[in-house]
Amino acid sequence: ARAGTLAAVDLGATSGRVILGRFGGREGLRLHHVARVPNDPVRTPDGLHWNLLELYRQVLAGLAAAERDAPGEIEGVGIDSWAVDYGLLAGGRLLGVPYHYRDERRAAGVERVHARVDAVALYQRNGLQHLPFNTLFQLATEGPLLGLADRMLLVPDLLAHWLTGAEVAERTNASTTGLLDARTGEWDVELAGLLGLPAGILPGLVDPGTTLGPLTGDAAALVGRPLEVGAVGSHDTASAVVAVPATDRDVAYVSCGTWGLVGLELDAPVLADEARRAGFTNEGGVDGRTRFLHNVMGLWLLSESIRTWERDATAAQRSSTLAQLLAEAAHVTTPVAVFDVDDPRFLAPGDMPARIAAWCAEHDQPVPATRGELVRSIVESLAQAFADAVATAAGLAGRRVSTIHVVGGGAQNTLLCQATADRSGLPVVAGPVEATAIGNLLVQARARGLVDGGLEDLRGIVAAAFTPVRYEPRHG
Ligand code: LFR
Repeated sequence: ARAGTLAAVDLGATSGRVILGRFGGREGLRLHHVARVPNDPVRTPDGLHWNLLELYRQVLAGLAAAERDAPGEIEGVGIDSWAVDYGLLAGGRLLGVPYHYRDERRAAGVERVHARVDAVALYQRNGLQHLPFNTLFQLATEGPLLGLADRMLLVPDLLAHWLTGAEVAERTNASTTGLLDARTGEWDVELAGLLGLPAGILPGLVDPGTTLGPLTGDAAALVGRPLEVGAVGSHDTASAVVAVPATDRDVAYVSCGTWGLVGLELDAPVLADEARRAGFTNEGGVDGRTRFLHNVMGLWLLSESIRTWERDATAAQRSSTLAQLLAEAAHVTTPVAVFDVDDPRFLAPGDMPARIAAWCAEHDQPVPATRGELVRSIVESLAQAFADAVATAAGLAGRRVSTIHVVGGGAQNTLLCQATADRSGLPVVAGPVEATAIGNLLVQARARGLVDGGLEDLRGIVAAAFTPVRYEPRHG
């Protein structure tokens, strides 16, 4: 191990960040937050889009700020983001404004795909939980653009392409497209053919740790130095799982942000049809591991409720913060509804409190009467979904689970962590909050010889550098 500084660009669906990681010293790894990257989607008449140019501008500004904070020190940059979304290119030009996976119209691709390859056969090939926005379904809605495109690049790969010129598909994120063979980790060219998708748009695959190249041209000039970009687990969840501070294998994880990704790390995919019916995915992890997990709706339910209230509020009312809402929720003593957080009605943007109230009314459950009750109901329902997913994962994989690790923003939510412990009957170990950025940094650090070893060694570094909070299950 040696000392050194790396930068992580970590883009979530609600906001992103640029973080410097300093390796070496007594703690082993210290983080330094450089910039927050706002990520506000834009709706145009043809649908909901990512503002990708603005994101790119913010990434450049964030890297420039990082270079000012640590002049000449940064040895490399890694980029991760949410999964599945992409841009199509022709002759290096972006074709259209990339869509947001929450755009309702993208789901029209599901029927078109299933008409050619049914859900059972699809799962045998790609091992993915059915989510209507998986890349292969979205591609089926592209129409004439697909005939023009010569490249498809997933969001982190597209940003890396703009920064360096490299044209690759990083493997962990590629595993979320539905076009990767779950057994081999290679593009399933035959599947693309069956679906009428031009396999030529799929770039060559690279593993996390691969060097992509230095910033070129304007990017290098704006940042101040031609920093070198390297592939990491560019699917944010893959990076988060790297930073789960567990040295034993009998643990489950919840990577809790916009989504709650709940499951186990396995050595090989579980492709039994039972796993498909239970809604479990086999995504590709760093070092060839399998991320066997279920997508739970996540803190989106909360953030979208807050967005609804803020939209409707007067300026004076707009002050109630997440912390206040959670404090109100903690004081609720009446029983609250435990609703099915995974109901697809909650996927799209819009009035979340009304949708939750409608679900409760339809299912003869108490309709939340106050904001505190609604937030409490969301928290309890998420905790129940987390507990259920852990139990199902353990059953399907034939594994024993003794601890649940919660990483990501949700690790700060004490109400949620305690409820997850209570409802699962298992201790919850919460933190680190910045697991995704840490996983991004660790994979770069290993590729550059700042640290070494397997994932268990990397996790040992996290466990030593960041102190988690432990929640014991309360009974009764
Ligand atoms: C989490 C995440 C999930 C993925 C969803 C959509 O940020 O990457 O893993 O299913 O976003 O891309």
